[in-house]
Amino acid sequence: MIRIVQSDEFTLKREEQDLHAKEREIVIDMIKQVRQHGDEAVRAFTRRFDGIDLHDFRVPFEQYEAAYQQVSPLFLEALRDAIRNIRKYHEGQLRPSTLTPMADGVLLGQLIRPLKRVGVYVPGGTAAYPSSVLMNVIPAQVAGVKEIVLVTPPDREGNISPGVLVAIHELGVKEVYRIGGAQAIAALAYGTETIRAVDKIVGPGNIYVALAKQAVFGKVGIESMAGPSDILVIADDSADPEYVAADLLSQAEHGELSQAILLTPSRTLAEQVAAQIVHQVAKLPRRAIAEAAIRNMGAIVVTKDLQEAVAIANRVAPEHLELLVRDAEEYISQIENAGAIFVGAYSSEPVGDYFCGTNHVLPTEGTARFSSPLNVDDFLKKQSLIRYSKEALMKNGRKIIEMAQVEGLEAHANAIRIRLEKEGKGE
Ligand code: HSO
Ligand code: ZN
Repeated sequence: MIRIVQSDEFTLKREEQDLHAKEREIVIDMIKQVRQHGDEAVRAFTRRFDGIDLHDFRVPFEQYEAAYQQVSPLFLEALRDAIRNIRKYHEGQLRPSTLTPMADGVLLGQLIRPLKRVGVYVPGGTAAYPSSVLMNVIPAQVAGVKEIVLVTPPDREGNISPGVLVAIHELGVKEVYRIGGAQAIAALAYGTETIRAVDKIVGPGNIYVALAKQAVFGKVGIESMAGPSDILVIADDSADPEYVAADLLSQAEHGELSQAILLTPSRTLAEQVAAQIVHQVAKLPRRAIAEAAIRNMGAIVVTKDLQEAVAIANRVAPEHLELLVRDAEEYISQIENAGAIFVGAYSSEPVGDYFCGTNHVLPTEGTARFSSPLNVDDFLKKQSLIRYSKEALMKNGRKIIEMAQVEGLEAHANAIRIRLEKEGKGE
């Protein structure tokens, strides 16, 4: 089912660059409707796409109570532990503002402030993941964002998935609206009668949500766009083929476009993993999805050695990279491009998806070359602070005037000149 190729035959399959022109047009029109008609338009789209007429977008209190009845005690314990781990890890990302004293009594600063109001989108349906609630909300909370607004589409009865509701409640997010799709993104970006506009929108969604986020970018901030999840495993003959196959399948089950790649210098391991995949996939509830992903996007690449595997991995720039090799630590510094690096046999990828504390919102589709996991900085902004002194201005004023004049900006020059003159330093 999975192709096994030699390294020199391996070419990476990326999703065809479909421009989604039709969907984009639909989304832009929907945003226009919401800007013009506010709640009424959101209500109409919710009726059309989610099949429910909602008078109140807010989640009724009884739904939270019912949700707690429906989840298991172990889930609740796991969620609380995960929250603690994720919070602790992200707290480590906080940095203080800086004040740098320069010559002549000048003080320059970089002030760090949280965004005021952030919208978090949580998908509905089969992608309603409580873990995504944690991964998007906690860094915002740690950054100090005061107002977090969460939107998520309801089912036909107006209900939200219990796991998601429990996660929301455990985090203390109070402003929650049962709306989804492009209409929710438009409402967050432009505001309606009942929903105040936010400063930034984060969170995964389907193609309509992704295009809507792209369309409102500029009015609000967005985090990088999430593509299909992917994993790349580098393994040698010390790796357990059952583990390797299981980890590849764990991402393959996300969607038919999810990419799962194994790079190994061991032909034997390659064949064992291929057999294990066939064996394990047969038992999965999401077998059809995982099989399609493995068949279309998956590959086992037999490399000349581990060095070649590392070189290919850096070219692929995977979202998740697992090192299942002897002395795995020694390879970490060579992995330049990967969203998250999982080291050794017990760092299976779902450990990061759910629990250990790192963020599971990671750069996909090779964007790990230039972007980072979602982190506290995504919810902070910086301000420059300038306190220039009289002494410094008298000393450097002429140079500033000269630069302004080279740019032909006489009013700029004047703003400085006027001060020099008052101190008798003009000429
Ligand atoms: N692997 C996904 C995140 C996720 N997995 C959520 C399970 N639930 C993207 O990193
Ligand atoms: Zn996952």
